[in-house]
Amino acid sequence: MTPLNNFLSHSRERVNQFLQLALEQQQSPFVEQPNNALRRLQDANVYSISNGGKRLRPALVYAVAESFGDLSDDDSNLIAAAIECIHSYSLVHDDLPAMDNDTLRRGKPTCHIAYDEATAILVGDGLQAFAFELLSQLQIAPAIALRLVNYLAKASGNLGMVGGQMVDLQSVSRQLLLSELEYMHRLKTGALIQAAVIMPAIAAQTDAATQAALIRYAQAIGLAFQVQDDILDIESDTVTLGKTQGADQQQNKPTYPALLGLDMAKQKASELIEQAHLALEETGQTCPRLHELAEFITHRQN
Ligand code: GRG
Repeated sequence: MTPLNNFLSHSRERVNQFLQLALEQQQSPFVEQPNNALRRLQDANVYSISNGGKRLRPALVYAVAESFGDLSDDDSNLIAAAIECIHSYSLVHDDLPAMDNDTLRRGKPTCHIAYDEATAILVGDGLQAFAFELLSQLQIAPAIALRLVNYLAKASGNLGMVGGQMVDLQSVSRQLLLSELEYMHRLKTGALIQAAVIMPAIAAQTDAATQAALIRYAQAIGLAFQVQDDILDIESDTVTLGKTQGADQQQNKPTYPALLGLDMAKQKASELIEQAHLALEETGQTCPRLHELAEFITHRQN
């Protein structure tokens, strides 16, 4: 097995190339030739999606496909790219003045700073639609493809990521219980990470017991990802993070370190990763890459 760093950079390149081509080749029955306005929108899309992201969610898709087999490269790419489009749209909207009002993302000016606010809203809207256009190109059995569309819609929608963002917005400056903080993160970041693990498992037609174990894995790494994000917001710096360090504290956001203290937050992250390893063992497969990715989540620097 290649080292994790190679796997991560290969996954990044793979999904980047796929996304770039897919965006360039995007066609529609409504437009023969994009005019200047549409070209500006395309530019803003490429700007927002094309560089700097770790591509953790695509890496999870590829790792599940590698461990559980039976999925073509094209279908894995479509699932990985669709999830990354939803993730990138969420970051563009999250940075807007009406939400986190941030100026730096992935080491670059946020979309509404580089373009303008209205364009950033449209980039998010367009990337969301594009995610489902990508899934519509899956070559697997149509009934399974529909299950994937349904899963991604739920993971990203009102009772998933969007709902989590709503809970987040309503929680600023409020003292949350640990259970309330977890509720928010299971939706806001956890749901899409879970989609990145479960969608390829559904596509590969794994059995119900395997999927249940993978859900436990995904829920554990999803929460650990968020705990680590909160820790990095305190311990890292703006250049390494590629986004404004200390933003959570500045905005008085409820975080794990704020609730538990920094040491207990670190312990919480380790416990969650331990749970993730145990869940993987219940799949009956060795899945070494998924074990490595669980460790990566709490050792990442940005
Ligand atoms: C606006 C509908 C809507 C949703 C926004 C996910 C989200 C919901 C907002 C992101 C806010 C945030 C910074 C959350 C912390 C965890 C997180 C998702 C970090 C960014 O994900 P990474 O680290 O980013 O995978 P890269 O840039 O590597 O892709």
